[in-house]
Amino acid sequence: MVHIHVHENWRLPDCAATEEQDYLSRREMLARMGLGLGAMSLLGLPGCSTEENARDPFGPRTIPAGGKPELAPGAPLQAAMKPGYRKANRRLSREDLVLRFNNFYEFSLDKEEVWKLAQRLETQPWSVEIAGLVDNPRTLDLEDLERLVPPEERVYRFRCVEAWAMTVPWIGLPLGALIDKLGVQDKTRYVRFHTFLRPEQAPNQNLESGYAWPYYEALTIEEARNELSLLAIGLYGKRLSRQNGAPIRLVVPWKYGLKNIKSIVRIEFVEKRPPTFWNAIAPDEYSWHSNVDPSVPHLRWSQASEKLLGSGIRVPTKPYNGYGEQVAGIYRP
Ligand SMILES: Nc1nc2c(c(=O)[nH]1)N[C@H]1C(S)=C(S)[C@@H](COP(=O)(O)O)O[C@H]1N2
Ligand SMILES: [Mo]
Repeated sequence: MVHIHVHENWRLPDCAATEEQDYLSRREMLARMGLGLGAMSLLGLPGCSTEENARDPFGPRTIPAGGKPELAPGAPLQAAMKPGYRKANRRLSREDLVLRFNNFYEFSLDKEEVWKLAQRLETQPWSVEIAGLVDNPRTLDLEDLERLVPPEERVYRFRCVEAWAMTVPWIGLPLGALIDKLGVQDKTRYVRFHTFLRPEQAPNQNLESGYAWPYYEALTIEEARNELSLLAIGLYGKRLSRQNGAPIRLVVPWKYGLKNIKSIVRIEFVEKRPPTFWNAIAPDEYSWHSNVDPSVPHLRWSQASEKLLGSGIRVPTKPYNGYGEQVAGIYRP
């Protein structure tokens, strides 16, 4: 993974600086007015009218036969805000940047191209295979998963291994609660995740790209059961965009971004430690755990600080991305 600087275009333009979106206060204002989050886009600020910004980052709104408009990327999605996760001691990142600056190598290595190419991903129907050491291995669709575990909204800091960071309001299913509902067997020590394999939709998933697709990741069962671990289905009060990992992706905010696997099709409970995508490619650069750690530099850059998406402001990086209180216990001998 090359260290790519945030392109000049992504710096906060003047028009955006004066029209800074305050997602949380608008969320509350709309709630007081009795309006849902879906109304938020109606109050959306005109923004900067470059041609690029005018294009819809959620792509064409055509619903496939048998598909449901409420499950489409960008459809309004509401969930109760989890107490204690309302703020992340950082200003929220601009939604338009979060939707247009992405790592999703299946589509492109160019972060500013991903959102355009990802619109080819078909997210309906979508199902997740639950396999391995569970009492009842089965295939669940998105609505089954949401019936098992009610979604919550949480604001998290997010830190890419390439030293850029964002702060976003996810909507997701707490992974620990899902594990409890699935009847996971006691001998389970790891949870394995897989992304789709669809070279016809994801142009970089061809043989020539040289990557061992599909993308795969894993957590220990203790990590997966941690309060912070979330299977995200939404962002900024809407269904996840394809470029952000629609319809369901992992969010583990104390780990580098690469652990946060997108567009999951299979979750497997296993006894032996599974390999992970980037650790298998370059073990010296990407550790299996990939916990955020400012004291351990990457081979090619320092991890002591991070650049905030949009502003370009550099801030110090904290151990476990500032979530040590919640997770450090997992790693004590
Ligand atoms: N399937 C898949 N998941 C992935 C990646 C990827 O290339 N493929 N990139 C990872 C990396 S390196 C980061 S930083 C985050 C980026 O998430 P975002 O685009 O929603 O900000 O997704 C992670 N999940
Ligand atoms: Mo990343």
